[in-house]
Amino acid sequence: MSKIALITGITGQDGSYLAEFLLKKNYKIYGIVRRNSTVFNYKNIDHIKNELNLRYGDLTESSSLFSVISEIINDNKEFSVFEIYNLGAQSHVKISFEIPEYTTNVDATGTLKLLDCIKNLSENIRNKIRFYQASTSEMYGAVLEVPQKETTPFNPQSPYACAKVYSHFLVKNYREGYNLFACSGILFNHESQRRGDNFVTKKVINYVKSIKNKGSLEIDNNIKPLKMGNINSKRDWGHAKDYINGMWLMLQQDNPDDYVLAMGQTTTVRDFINISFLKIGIKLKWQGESVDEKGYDEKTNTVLVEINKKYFRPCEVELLIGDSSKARNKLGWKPEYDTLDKLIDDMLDY
Ligand code: NAP
Ligand code: G4F
Repeated sequence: MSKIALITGITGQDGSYLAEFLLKKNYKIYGIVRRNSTVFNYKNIDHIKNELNLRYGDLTESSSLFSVISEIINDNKEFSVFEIYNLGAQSHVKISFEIPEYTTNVDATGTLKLLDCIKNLSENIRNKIRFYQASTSEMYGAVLEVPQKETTPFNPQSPYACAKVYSHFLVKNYREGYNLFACSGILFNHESQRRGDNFVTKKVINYVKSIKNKGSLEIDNNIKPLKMGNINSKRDWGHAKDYINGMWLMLQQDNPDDYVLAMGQTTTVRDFINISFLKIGIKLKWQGESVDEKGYDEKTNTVLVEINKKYFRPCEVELLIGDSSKARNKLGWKPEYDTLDKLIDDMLDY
């Protein structure tokens, strides 16, 4: 009897690690991919794509979701379990202010489309389906409790977070109303070498690596500084590989439930930048206020970091720090990358 998984968002950071993880556990894996007009967007899964069953689809298109799920059920008559991981999303918070309607169509209504498709299957099939929803610490927004746990009320601060709150409650509603095995993982920020280039950690790491490749700063006066937004916000950063394991564990339990995954340590963006530069032997000194603040190489006085208002958000999430005791106690979840230092080392070594 085979184990099957369908991953939306398989080309992304989490989806690609999850696919690797499930292949090692002998799952037959299906993934939904989107058409791209110029290139195959398979960078993260290129090394395993021959072992995957990729289908074109989109979370904004119910018929594509229905076709893929029907095909999987028809082609795998004897499956023992069918796990559906809904990781697909317009996942960039800042961009969600620019394309709020699209973000809602994918991150909120997309989840509804998928859950409804499962709800309408026959009972004997539905009973073998387990559903994972990628909820997020962004739902806590302007936080109402520190640290944040499963019972902390949500106070979302972006179209992205509002859409994710909708999906989070919809999962609970379908679990209670239709008895679906559906879980939400409330994941705090997790990063890796596969993080998209326009998220803060990867942007900083890419810049630091480019400076390292230049060699000595003294002989280069043409360095363009790294342009940053709000460097005072705090995030609870972990490694994506550890968080994948947590998602899977949630679906292996006797009963569906929601869990926070977090490291329980919070760091400012500023300190993430400081630590990353120190890794290549550069100590930054900060001078100036607000948008005029700059980060200088202490030795050569070269400006390496500047603030640019264009990266500010209409509403900011200032502080995130999670309490993942429930996942640690009930799931036995224990991250291997247990310090920010290990995460940064891994990202720098790409
Ligand atoms: P990511 O790297 O941005 O990947 C997003 C994935 O969703 C990509 O495969 C993307 O496909 C796909 N996608 C985008 N729009 C879609 C659509 N309309 N239909 C189908 N697929 C679509 O995100 P991630 O960091 O792996 O995060 C995975 C999930 O966890 C997301 O739902 C995110 O919101 C959530 N989350 C992430 C974090 C974090 O810190 N990473 C924390 C909490 C929750 P393309 O490659 O074609 O763009
Ligand atoms: O890396 P970020 O863009 O991640 P953010 O907004 O925390 O969202 C990520 O984590 C969420 C989980 O909490 C996920 F749900 C979501 O999908 C995504 O993966 O920004 C982190 C912080 C923010 O406070 C931002 O304002 O860094 C600040 N920041 C400062 N300068 C910047 C920049 N963020 C980006 N992306 N680019 C900057 O230049």
